[in-house]
Amino acid sequence: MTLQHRTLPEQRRGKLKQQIQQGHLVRALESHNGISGIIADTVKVEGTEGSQEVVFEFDAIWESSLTDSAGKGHPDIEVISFDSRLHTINEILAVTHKPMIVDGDTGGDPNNFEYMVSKLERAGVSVVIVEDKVFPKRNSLEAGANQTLEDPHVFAHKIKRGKAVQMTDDFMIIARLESLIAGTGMRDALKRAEIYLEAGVDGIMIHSKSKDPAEILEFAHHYRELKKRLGIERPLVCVPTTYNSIQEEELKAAGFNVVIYANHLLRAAYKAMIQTAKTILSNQRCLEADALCAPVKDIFATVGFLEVKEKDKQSESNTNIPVIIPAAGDAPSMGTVAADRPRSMLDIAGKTLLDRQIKALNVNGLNDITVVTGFQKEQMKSESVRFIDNADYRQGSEVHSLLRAREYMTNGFIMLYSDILVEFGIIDKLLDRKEDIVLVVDNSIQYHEPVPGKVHDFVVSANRRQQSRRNINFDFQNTVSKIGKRIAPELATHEFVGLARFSPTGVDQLIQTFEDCVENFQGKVQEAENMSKFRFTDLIQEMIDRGFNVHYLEIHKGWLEVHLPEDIELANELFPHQNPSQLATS
Ligand code: SPV
Ligand code: MG
Repeated sequence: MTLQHRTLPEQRRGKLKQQIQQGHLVRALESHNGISGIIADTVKVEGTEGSQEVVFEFDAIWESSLTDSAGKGHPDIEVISFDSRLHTINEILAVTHKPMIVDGDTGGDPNNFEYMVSKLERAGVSVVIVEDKVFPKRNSLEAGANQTLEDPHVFAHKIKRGKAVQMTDDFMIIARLESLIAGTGMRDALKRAEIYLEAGVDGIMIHSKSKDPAEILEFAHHYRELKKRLGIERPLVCVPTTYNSIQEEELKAAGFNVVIYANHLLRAAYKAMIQTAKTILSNQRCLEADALCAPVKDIFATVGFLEVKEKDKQSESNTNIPVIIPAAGDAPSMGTVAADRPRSMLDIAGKTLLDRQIKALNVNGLNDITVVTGFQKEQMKSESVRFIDNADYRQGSEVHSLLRAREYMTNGFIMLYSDILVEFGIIDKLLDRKEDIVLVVDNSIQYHEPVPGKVHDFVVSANRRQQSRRNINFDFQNTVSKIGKRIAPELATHEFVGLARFSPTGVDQLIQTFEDCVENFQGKVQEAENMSKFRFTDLIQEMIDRGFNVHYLEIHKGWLEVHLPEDIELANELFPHQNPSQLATS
């Protein structure tokens, strides 16, 4: 469904009356479902009117009983229930904005008709046309079908009942004369028109199945006189299915206000469907049928699928961002605790460190996770993550591991150090940030001394605020001016927690800077002795020096790193313990 042509019932309902009052011939096209409704609503052609260039389009939608029934594989004999018709009507209304004229058949008895009027008006339909035949009617176009006319006074009473329940002035009830169809002649048609007009009907439709328009033109002539005699102005409607050579201009000149092309989209679709089905059968394949079919993409565009695709892409850029965890290195700071296994496989309160990280990511809708392995890689285990190997992990740092996963970075990514545990909400906040590079940094070091023996990734904010009790920060002001381990702690404003987000542009900047460093630098680079010792923080500092904006998301606590054996003890205290039987299902 396309959301492009939405409208509210009250905005749509009065449009048809306005169009009639503006004095041009209102052109309506049949629809029998959502897609044919979209076609009637949107198709345009360019042309000329005199010397004027104009765009031709339909003004209104005709919801036909013939095509709604046929679309459901049924004859047009009022066997399709009103609820089912209303379903189709609502389906069309949901994807269109032009006014709708509904073919109400006989309208049923007066009680049925009241409900019909009430429901159609509420839905935003502009007009219901009811025919003066006895329920259940037969379609008017088939020669020899039974056509039993209703007593005109009984029908007039039904119209009055309908008019009495209508709630707005916008809605119209039009009486359809079937005298020319049933063979009761022109005089009968005119007599009935007068009775119905006096009963308060909003307009008249004169129906004919003649190939020649003469009889409807004659009726129009008498109708003019009738209106004059009664001193009223009420629109006249025709359905030129059989007298199809008449031009709209002639109908307008004869006094018609609305022309309904009543069944053409269904008939066109039917013919194309039969031809296509036969073509497939004859060729025993579908290649030849393609020429008879619209490209799938056209259908997608018409029903709004391409818009959905675009919107999905936008929200995907927020939800399914790839995550890369560089986890290749060994962990000498852990001593014997992690001598024989990767740090990611350390047990934290009954779950591995990696599984705890995955849970925090999954909770935030992040499921595309790549873990770069190296040390004891065969021990790395977890479901639903992708493991890739950095066999040369001893010759580089986490930044080299990170770049092993560059094929997963193209649409932007989140980097998470393998020894970090964070509160779920911090990742959520990071997902809201729109800048190209955002590092998550903790301001606790402004209040606590650095821990002896720990190496901190210190950060100096470019926005050096007074450390006052009250403060307001704007994201755009929060940029990093310095990052590194050797920054004097008293100069640092924050500590990098090992979590960062890069947009696709941020990825380009990251890779471009890294490759340039690899190509051009020998010896010391930033804090690194050489390129093999070059770390993530060195790369970020190099990017800052090159003029790229590195933003930060400030947090206060809410994370911990598993760096020293005592960190495991702390983590075990902080996380609720998961016993081994729970482990299997969590
Ligand atoms: C319809 O389209 O269902 C009509 C017009 O009622 S006709 O089929 O010509 O009777
Ligand atoms: Mg009909």
